[in-house]
Amino acid sequence: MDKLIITAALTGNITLPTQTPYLPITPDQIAEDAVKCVNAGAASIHVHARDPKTGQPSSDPEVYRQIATLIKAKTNAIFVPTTGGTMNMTPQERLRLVPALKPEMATCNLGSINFSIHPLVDRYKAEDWKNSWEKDFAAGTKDFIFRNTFGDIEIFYKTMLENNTKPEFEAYDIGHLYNIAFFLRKGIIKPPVWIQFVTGILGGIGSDLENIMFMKSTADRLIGMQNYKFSVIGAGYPAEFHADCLSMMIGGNVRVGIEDNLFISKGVLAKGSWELVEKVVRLAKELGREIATPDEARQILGLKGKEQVNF
Ligand code: KMH
Ligand code: ZN
Repeated sequence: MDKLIITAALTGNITLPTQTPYLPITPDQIAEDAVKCVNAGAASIHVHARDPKTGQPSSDPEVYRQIATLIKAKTNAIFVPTTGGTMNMTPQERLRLVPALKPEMATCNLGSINFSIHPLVDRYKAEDWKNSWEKDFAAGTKDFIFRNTFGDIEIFYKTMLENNTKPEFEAYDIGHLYNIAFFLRKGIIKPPVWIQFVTGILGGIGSDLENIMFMKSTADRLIGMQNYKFSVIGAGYPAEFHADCLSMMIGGNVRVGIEDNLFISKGVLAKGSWELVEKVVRLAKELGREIATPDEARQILGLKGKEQVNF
């Protein structure tokens, strides 16, 4: 098995400040958490920008640039911005950071799905919400369709190719593996590909271990083991750690972080994504997987290197 690539997903687009006081929002906070995650064993840092003043998701390439520059100055990590964005962002707005920053890698979502956090609306009392926008944002996701049409995927992929940015393909359901298999068959997307199995989102496939095995066996069959590598998310607690253990046992990689899971143990909030990285490193040691450094991860993934980016 290859060495284990650990991705830390620090902020995300659906974790709300009301849910945890440990959500990094400003570029400085995000970079500070990135440093701790890399010191703990993360090779790659997945980033969503927020408006530093309001805490709302932002697609402003200049905010991404600030974050990317800080992370590059302080760590050797692979900077992996989202192109998933959030509600109210057009696909063009989501994608514009790629030509602006030319990162080594960026996410490329493989299909349209419902993507919802609306059940949070009933979890908090009116006085509990930290910011006025949060409740409406959560409620609005009830009717949100996370748009990634075949046309969108093709444009996102081609834009990444033009900028020598390797896509991290996000598969939220089995059908998404058929979507990427279609593009590979047509020769539009070229192997080898790097796929994130995003289980546990309300609107996508659940994190049941059978599902993760099903995603792997489907990808093996449709794409071919030699043509792809994968990582697993397992959103939520304890799903994240169960999914990670399975992934580590079957040769996959892992992603942890407050974007996907708030808890270090039952009912105990993680004080930052680095605590989640530390835990997955402990599990990896028990399971006999060695951890990849950022440069080893670059080699495994075939990235252009951090000197070739535009930040
Ligand atoms: N937000 C995650 C559920 C992306 O950012 O483009 C999936 C993700 C994809 O991280
Ligand atoms: Zn993300």
